[in-house]
Amino acid sequence: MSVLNEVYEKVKQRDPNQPEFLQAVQEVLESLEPTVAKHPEFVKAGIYERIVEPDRALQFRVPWVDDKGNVQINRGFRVQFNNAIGPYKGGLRFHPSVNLGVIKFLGFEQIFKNSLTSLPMGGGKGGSDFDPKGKSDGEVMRFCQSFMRELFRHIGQFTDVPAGDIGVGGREIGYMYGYYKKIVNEHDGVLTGKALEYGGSLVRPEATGYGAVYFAAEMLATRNLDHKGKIVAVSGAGNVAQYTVEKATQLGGKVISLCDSDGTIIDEKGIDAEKLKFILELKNVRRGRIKEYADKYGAQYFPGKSIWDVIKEQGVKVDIAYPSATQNEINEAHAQALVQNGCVCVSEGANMPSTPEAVEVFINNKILFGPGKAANAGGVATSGLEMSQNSLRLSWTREEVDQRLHGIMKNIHKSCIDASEAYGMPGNYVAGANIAGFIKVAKAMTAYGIV
Ligand code: NDP
Ligand code: 2IT
Repeated sequence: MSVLNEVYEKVKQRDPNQPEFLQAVQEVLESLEPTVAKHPEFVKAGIYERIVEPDRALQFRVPWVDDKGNVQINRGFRVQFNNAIGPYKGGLRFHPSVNLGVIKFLGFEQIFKNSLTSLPMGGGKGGSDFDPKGKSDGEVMRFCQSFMRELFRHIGQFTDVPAGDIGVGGREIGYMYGYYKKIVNEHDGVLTGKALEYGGSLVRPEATGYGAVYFAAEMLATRNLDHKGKIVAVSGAGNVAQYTVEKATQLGGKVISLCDSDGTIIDEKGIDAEKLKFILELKNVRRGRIKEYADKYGAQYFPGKSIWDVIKEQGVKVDIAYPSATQNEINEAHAQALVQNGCVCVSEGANMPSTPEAVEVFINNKILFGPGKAANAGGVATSGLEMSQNSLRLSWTREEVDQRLHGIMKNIHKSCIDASEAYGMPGNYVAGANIAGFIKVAKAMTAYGIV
């Protein structure tokens, strides 16, 4: 049995009830097989065994009082996975599906993603099973304050720097940072995704979506293709989806879909800048449902269906796909439908949105497939740029941040290509991203000895 199989079997034995974490570990370890022969020093130092075990996993009670005066209890998590190359860095997710296994999968992915950005950031992730949907601003604020009342003692600008993820946007970051600042009495920028007035960076809200499109543009260019005139499918309707629509449209694509957990809209005329403005107001201010878009613009609405279901069932033609909602949204049958309907490129805005079977379909069919840890790294990269600006006590212009983001996405693309070639799997972005992200962290861990 190969060393890596043994490592995987041990993780499976230890954490049989963490399917998402096991899925993420299996995918990475499979890609790392060619590194074993080239780097016997990693085997000797137990790097593979060590990298799948978080440095620290915290779980805590989050009590808060709802608008009716009832006491509510949620669970909070922060998994500090690996700080070999920089302070722990990664988002906070508030969603009812959150549990330790989900946070571990996200924290594990974050190690390699952050390494790919070339910025000095380790991997971590946190969150809660709190559901912000349907809660008043007051309830969200009281929850965020209670969450931070415990989290504050575990984070710091040189220790661990959280940010947003599903269910955590500008409003939640404001409540958490405001409370952190009050109890610690330091304005040290410990969260990223802050508003501009108190230390945020221009382009951070746009960064994940823009980055996913920049990454796709690099992949397309390897086949002399671009976004012009292409039909683009985007899933989700949140932060990542919104700015993917904006950038893909700016580059000449026609975006025809969005979805939320209630259903999917298909707008064959395309979601232009004016319609996107409506979505931003609908989702970020009024916090309404995507169905309203269909009512307003006469688009088709498919209740209870994901965009991938609709593409499969209705035979919708798609050239480029940006899954930007959540993990495992694209299964094998969805992937086959995408291939049959003409899709040439998939750039993952979400974390692990494609199941392993779906990824296999994409790779076997030579689809340009950008895995999340490469394609969506623009968000955390721009968080890194927010940290740089906070340290400098300076703010860069929109053009400067966007230019740096664009450069970082181009570099990540090149790192993936170079690693996939060096390790004998040319054009395989999954292997390239995993190997390139891993090598830097593994070298740092080796340098430290056994710690
Ligand atoms: P948001 O909360 O802003 O939006 C999430 C969107 O996806 C919503 O439209 C939501 O619908 C939908 N969605 C979420 N969970 C589910 C589910 N279980 N079933 C169906 N629909 C769902 O989150 P983000 O846009 O920030 O995050 C989207 C993805 O991108 C996540 O995988 C995240 O980890 C990843 N990501 C985010 C980054 C960031 O900077 N924000 C950076 C890198 C990756 P509804 O409102 O109905 O729940
Ligand atoms: O998954 C991710 O990379 C994020 N949610 C962003 C993390 C960050 O620290 O900006």
